[in-house]
Amino acid sequence: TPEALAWNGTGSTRNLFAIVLGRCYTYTQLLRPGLGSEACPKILDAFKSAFISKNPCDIMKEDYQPLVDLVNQTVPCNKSLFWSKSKELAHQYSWVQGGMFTLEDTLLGYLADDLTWCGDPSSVEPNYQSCPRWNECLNHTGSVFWKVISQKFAESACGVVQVMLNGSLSKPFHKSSTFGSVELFSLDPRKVHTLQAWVMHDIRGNYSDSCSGPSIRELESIVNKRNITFTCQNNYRPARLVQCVKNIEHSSCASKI
Ligand code: DN4
Repeated sequence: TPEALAWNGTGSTRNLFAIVLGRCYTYTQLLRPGLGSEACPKILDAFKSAFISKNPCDIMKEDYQPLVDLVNQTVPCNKSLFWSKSKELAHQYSWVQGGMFTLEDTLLGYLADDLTWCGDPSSVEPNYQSCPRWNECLNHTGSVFWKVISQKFAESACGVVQVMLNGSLSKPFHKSSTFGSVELFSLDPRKVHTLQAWVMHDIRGNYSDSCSGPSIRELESIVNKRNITFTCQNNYRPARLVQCVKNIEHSSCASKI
């Protein structure tokens, strides 16, 4: 058998297909019964067909379309939570809060979260040896997937939407991030009237008023140009309290409870 192509990133996650199928049943049967778990074998097949036996740097949006079409899940208005450089806190907050949806709280995001996958032209198996890094090529198996589902997630949002940003970075908002380049421009101003930013600072870091800083101002100006109202809060209290679980002695955790 021919050698698989060699790339610079880690290979596909071991037991990839078992994990994806198991997650599909966990999500549809245990976490959100009502979505229907009968489709899980078909969902796995559509996931495989998107990239198996293909060059991992030559994946098109259309390759994932059959998978996306199998899942028609809608997020209720006012419940979408976007994030950038704040994945752990956004997920912890959304889990505790219970009613919000990050992309990874939807079925397609849940199936793929933290997994690596890619195929190889000479094999019907995932390439477990190596996969390209995000920046190794444009039409990257994983990048294209996240782009497609991030776009769909943002297009379907309605009402007030939230974004959690990382205020401990010098630029909490990056135009080149998935949030800044895909999701922001996929919000439909006819459906989304307000974008609320929560700028969260590491609890042990220095406090800074990021909402009035240049990075968030840039975000505000883009949002306003799109005819969406922008609001911003530093250290949104409910998410700060999640940070406090691990930092209970911190002064910002003791006050106002
Ligand atoms: P981010 O914190 O810069 O990136 C989030 C994750 O996406 C990290 O694991 C990144 O890996 C990875 N990533 C970075 N660049 C790309 C790329 N070009 N294509 C695919 N993945 C990439 O935040 P962000 O604003 O770029 O993305 C977060 C937003 O987009 C959220 O609102 C989500 O709805 C959605 N999203 C989620 C995921 C995920 O759950 C991935 C992509 C997009 P690394 O740079 O740390 O190596 O994994």
